[in-house]
Amino acid sequence: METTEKLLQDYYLDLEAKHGAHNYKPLPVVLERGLGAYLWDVNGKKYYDFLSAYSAVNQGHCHPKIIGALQNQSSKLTLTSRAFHNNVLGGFEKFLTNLFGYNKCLPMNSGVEAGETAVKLARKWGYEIKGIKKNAAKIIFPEGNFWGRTLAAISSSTDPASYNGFGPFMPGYEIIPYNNVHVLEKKLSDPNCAAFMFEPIQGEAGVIVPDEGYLRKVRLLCSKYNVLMIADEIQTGIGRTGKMLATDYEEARPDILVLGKALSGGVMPVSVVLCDDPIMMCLRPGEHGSTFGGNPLSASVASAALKVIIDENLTQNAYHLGKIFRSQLEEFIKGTKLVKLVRGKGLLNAIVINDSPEGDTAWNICLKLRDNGLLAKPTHGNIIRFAPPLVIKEEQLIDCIKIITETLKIFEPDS
Ligand code: IF1
Repeated sequence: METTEKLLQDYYLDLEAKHGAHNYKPLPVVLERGLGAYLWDVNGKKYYDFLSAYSAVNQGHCHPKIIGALQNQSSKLTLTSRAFHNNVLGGFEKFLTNLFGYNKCLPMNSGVEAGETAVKLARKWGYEIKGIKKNAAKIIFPEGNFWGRTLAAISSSTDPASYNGFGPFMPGYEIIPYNNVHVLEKKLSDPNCAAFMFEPIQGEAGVIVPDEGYLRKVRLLCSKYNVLMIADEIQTGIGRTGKMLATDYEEARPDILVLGKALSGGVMPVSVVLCDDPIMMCLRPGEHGSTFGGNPLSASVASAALKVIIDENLTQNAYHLGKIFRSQLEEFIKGTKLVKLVRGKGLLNAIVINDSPEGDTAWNICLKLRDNGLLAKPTHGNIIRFAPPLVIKEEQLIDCIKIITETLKIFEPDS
């Protein structure tokens, strides 16, 4: 990097270091523009985006149809609060409930707000419908879960980085191993159990894909014990794994479905909870809400964002290109000691580097990938997530596989 380029980049890094909280350790790159699968930094260098803002930009950066919906609605009406009706929300709710096959939806903003809404709904249903004694409802979560940063969310975390120093924690939670239906069944048989909330593929934990049949078994066990199955598809949903929902891979329709991130194509925070009337009607006026939840701007943007996924067959593209990505990476890693495995579904994939989670090999690989024009970031030390926008073309993916494999070769032990 030229001196002047570094000076410009450092100018922005210094501003954030001086004036912003240090709650992240971003890769040292300063982005200024995005379009489709590409990002450009302040020096005009072009990158493939292989993180997609943690799967919020499935439709590609600044998709013209989503930006068009944003511009059109923002010049008319952005927010009424739910104290009044508006002419956009009902149509969005109809589109959403028909698309995902539920009676009702409840719009929120961030993903964690939708997660909290799902937990509140499950507890309310537990007391009013299942007949659990007041304040005795239990929600089961798997180890390695991640559903946000609020106190309710970190109370279920098994990652000290998420919960250390923030106690006391939310009561009524129980943690069990992920991908283990025997332990799950034991917990579900507790008459105070209201719900099991889990990710069909654990994103933050490192793209942990459960055994074939796990989703189906969770569905059957939740039905057997009258416990709500809550699927957090905030990262796996909206086409990311090669199906509209990761739970679509097996007969595992959630009782409560939680969506976020790509629901708006990364244009603004939009999340939603979907379920049927026996659950949703447990919430009555004044018992839940949000200033911006269901605003006409986010409803317009989210409608456009979902239509892009459908009209451009992005789910099918993710399915097809994901197979190519994993098979070519699997071929490559046969000849390396550096990479232990590649795993994922659709365009939600990760490689596990042969290094301790405390090691910095994955970080250094991501720095070199950046220099070579591809942006990715490690999770949990030695795992690198690869999740490009679903609009990526096959020839672009092949180009990226070349960048990734050529970069990995540099770090091959004894290379
Ligand atoms: C950060 C992680 C990913 C999520 C799932 C709910 C939420 C998330 C499955 C909450 C959010 C984000 C949060 C962001 C980085 C990113 C992340 F590394 F933190 F864990 F994607 F894996 N359910 N994930 O992945 O949604 O409230 O953020 O809108 O906090 O650093 P949110």
